[in-house]
Amino acid sequence: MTAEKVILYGYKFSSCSWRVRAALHLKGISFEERPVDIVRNLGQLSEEYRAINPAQKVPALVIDGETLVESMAILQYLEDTRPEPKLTPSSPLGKARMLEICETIVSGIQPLQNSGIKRHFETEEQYNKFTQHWCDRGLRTLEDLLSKRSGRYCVGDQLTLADLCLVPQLFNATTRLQLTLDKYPTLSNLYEILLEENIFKQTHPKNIK
Ligand SMILES: N[C@@H](CCC(=O)N[C@@H](CS)C(=O)NCC(=O)O)C(=O)O
Repeated sequence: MTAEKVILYGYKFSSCSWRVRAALHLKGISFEERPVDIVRNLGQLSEEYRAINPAQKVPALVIDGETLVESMAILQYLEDTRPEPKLTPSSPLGKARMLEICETIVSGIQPLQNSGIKRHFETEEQYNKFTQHWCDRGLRTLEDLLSKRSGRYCVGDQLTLADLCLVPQLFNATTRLQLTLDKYPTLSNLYEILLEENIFKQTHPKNIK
């Protein structure tokens, strides 16, 4: 019996897709990435893609005969079904610390700088001002949280889902949103270290077709 192919519907510059792409690589799951161009041709808004992800956003993952949407639900599914390597701390406190970072990014930053909201602003300038403000405020929160308790990674010395959320968000902040991390020494340092990890080199947008 041939195993069903795992398919990631994603976009190389999408931070939410990068989270999932990194988890798939870390867990050694081979997959095919099907690009959905969410910026130029707005492929996510087609009816065909809506049948895959009703939210008309990336990512979506086809795995084990199911189609999963929402990056955090996908990451949790991968953690539960392919637990090695474990990307969640074992202790309740460690897990809560990880979720603080994930939530700050996933709920507090990403939706407020999503490319999908751009068409609801009258000018590009208004959109840029709005996204930069909320992203920078989120970065300040992350700096305050992480300066107190990060180690080599966001939660001590274990690579966790928090790092999978952090790197793509910092990439977006410093490229598309043109923010600088100068005010945020902890974030700057973590980002530099994490970008040197193989997992983030392999899955970096510049290395994705
Ligand atoms: N909460 C969702 C957010 C998904 C999301 O906003 N994806 C962005 C790319 S990172 C997207 O598809 N944007 C295009 C749009 O909103 O039209 C998740 O974590 O999967």
